[in-house]
Amino acid sequence: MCARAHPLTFTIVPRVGPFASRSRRRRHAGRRPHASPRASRYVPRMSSQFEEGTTLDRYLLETMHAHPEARGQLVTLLKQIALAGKLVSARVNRAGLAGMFGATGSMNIQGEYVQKMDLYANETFKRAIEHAGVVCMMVSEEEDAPVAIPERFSFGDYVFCMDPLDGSSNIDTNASIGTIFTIFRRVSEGGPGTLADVLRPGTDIVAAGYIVYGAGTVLVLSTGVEHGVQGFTLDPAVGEFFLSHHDIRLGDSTRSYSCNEAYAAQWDPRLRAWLDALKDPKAGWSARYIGSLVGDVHRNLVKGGLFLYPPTAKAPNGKLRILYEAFPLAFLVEAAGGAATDGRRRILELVPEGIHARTPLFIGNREDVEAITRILSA
Ligand code: FDP
Repeated sequence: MCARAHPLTFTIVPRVGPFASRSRRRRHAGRRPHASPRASRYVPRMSSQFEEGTTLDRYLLETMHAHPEARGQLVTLLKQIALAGKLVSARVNRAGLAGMFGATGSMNIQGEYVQKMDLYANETFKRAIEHAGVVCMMVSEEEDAPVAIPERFSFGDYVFCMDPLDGSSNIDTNASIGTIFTIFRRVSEGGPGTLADVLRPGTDIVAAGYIVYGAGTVLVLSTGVEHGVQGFTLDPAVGEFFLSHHDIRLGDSTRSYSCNEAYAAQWDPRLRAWLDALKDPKAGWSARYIGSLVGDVHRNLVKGGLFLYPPTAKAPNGKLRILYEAFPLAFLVEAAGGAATDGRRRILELVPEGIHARTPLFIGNREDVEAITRILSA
């Protein structure tokens, strides 16, 4: 991670970012972007005392103020996500005391045992978001079909897709778990959202992030490459997320990989050979694997690292879901200067065939992802 620009900086010229109205975005479609958005950033003046205490709300409001035409729906949605994250964080921290360890006994559409905390997180995020009038539909790993907005609430401009509690098989062990989310602006006109709003390339994403519930609770967010990737740590004493990871950047390459190597016999032999070569002590690589995607990718985003979940005999199309696992993490990692592919294609250019479609995933520092992609696509 390296400090590049002030975390509260924002682009003042291209008013066509995620906060802009749809008509403005249409008018700007096809125009050349203004030269180097980073060069035209407004840096608000503030004392270092305030800089240390930048809340998520303040960051969002100041970013939105750079877009006077914004209607505030995206900011409201992000605030509701943060609220749900605080509620889930509190419950995760006392899961053992609250009788929330263990499985419910039922299986979800993915054929995985649903944990009690999965259900709690799913309901909490749905309830926090559905009433706010900012989404027209939701998608959840825990729900077979898209989640409709109840009739008593109004529809908004966005679609929210989530894995409410990724890595939930780790809950009982106190390892890091998390909520991962993708936000699209709807393409359908009014009323409830449709599949066309979500079965589209990741390049259409307007914002994505995750909340990792670990030793602390950290919300990592990007509203696009021009805004970079910011991390906010929850201060449980005051119940606020504060900016703690300014402008997270990944170096070009790493010496750390994360994968479930017990599956190596099922992998493409070229991948096995590549991994074997890394084990030469002279290569200087380490392995770091939690077995919780959001925990592993968070670690790699902060410290550098390559995460791989290749196809296996059991999961020939990979295990991880495109819409709410691979897409949001690829969006963040690309915004931090890294890369993500399925071994051949850029993740953000995939178009999911269904809301729970899966993909292999190779994600992390750019040069390493490019190297493995070259090998696998040769
Ligand atoms: P989990 O089943 O615990 O929810 O996406 C699901 C996921 O965890 C990822 O978080 C994790 O990286 C992966 O599955 C682990 O899968 P393996 O057990 O096959 O390694």
